Amino acid sequence: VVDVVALGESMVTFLPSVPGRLADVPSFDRAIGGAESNVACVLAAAGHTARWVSRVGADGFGDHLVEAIGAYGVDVSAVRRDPDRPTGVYFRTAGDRATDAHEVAYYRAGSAASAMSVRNTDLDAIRSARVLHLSGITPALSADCLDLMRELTAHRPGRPLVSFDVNHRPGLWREEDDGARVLLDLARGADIVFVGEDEAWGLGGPEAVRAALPEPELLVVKQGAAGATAFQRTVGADGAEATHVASVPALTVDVVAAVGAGDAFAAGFLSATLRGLPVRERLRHGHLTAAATLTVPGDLAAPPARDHADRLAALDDDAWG
Ligand code: KDG
Repeated sequence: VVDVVALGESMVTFLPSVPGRLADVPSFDRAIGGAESNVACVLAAAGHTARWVSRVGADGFGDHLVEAIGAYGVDVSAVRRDPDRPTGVYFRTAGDRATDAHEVAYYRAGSAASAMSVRNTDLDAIRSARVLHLSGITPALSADCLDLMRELTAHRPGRPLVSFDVNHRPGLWREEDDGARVLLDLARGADIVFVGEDEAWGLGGPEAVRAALPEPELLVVKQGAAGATAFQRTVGADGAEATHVASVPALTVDVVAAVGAGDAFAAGFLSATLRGLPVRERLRHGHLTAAATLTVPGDLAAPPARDHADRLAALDDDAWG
């Protein structure tokens, strides 16, 4: 049994050589991107067994993704090659340090990954995991991808713990698709949900998000630089339900690039979940892993060493306040 399976589209990412408008950047450096494979890479780097399930084109960019993600120690044996569709790519600008406003140009419509479906995905490679990590990017890619997400978030006996990062990308949804409602429905089927408080539902405030989404056993509302709040539903021996709330402030770091920090947070939280740590420490591991990514230009950074992160996560509340 593999610890984590992450399913989703990855793309070759082009990072600008200089800051500025996309229209003015003269050259780009190649990197890899993809919210779900980022989570798999960080978890593999943290010592877990991780598998990435996806489709890429039968092209050089597909080769690069499979090789680069495999080099993190992620199992890529369930990634399918599509001879008829290309690997998606995207370009982005460096963004403003203070606001993180940056431009993104996706070239992924009709990509190999957008053809993922219930029929062509190795569901056995997914169901044999302890944790299945998904995101709200996949249902925006195509009707087949949305059906696949509905299948994977449906409650079935013996399914893995389903983790869902809402990752609302407004640019990927058509208005008539009502992306926010689709994401809310999918989130209802998950066991662990990560969502930014300003993302998708515009509800403002963790309690309002929880009120709209009471189903998941664990809801983690990310509040940017302010921190994150987790709502955990428990059932006592007498059958009575209770909700435990834990809030942990984020670390104050000098942000180089925010892209990928949400994935790193999810990876840190899931790593601590796999190790059976209490929710407050899971949040702290999320913040510590996110801090490592916030302080590098790319989407991916090596997570802090486990014993080091355990010592920092165990510091008392004053140190984290
Ligand atoms: O999550 C950080 C990036 O890698 C990610 O945003 C790229 O998967 C991506 C997407 O679809 O936006």
